[in-house]
Amino acid sequence: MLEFFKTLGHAYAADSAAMDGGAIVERRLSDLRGFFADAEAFETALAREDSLLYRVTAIEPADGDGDLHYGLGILFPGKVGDEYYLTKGHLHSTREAAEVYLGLRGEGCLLLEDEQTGESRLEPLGTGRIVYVPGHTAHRTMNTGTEPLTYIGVYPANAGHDYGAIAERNFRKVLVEENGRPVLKDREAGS
Ligand code: PAN
Ligand code: ZN
Repeated sequence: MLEFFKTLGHAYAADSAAMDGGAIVERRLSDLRGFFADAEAFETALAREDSLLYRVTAIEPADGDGDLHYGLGILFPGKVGDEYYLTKGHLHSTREAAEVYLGLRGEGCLLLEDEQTGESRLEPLGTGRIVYVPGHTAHRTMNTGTEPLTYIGVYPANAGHDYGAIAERNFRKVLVEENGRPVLKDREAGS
């Protein structure tokens, strides 16, 4: 049961994704070893600097049936080799749990992959975009612009985050820059 004296409203800044409350998770380049296709480019970038790739501030007001959680994300611009900075990506532990992403600022995409069919979809995410992520769908955010990409993701309180499958076999597709534009390609074997 949600206690009424709890804070129900939060102020946030759309450009910096700063929010007055919530649990903060930060992911640096070193947290994403094995997630980028070009392992050599990854090690070169890491040797230069263990850059902050993204930060998520999560608000979890209550955990009952029908409750919602949400996270405010900021994904910084950059690339490892030709591949745009990305989030780890996950399935929800409760596979049928869907999610709504609201793009606040910046330019980027959500890569969606149906767990059952393996089919991929790339949906633009950024200023003025909303994306519905159905259940049973792995999802990963990528920043294709030059400014931070900020967004909010709203999901059922019982969704849970399952990183295992993606950490093991990764997404089937990679989003790389070619001639200054994002191009979705098949992941090559071994990358
Ligand atoms: C988002 C993600 C956020 C960070 O709030 O958690 O984009 O990505 P990873 O969790 O894959 O590192 C969400 O989808 N929550 O369910
Ligand atoms: Zn999610």
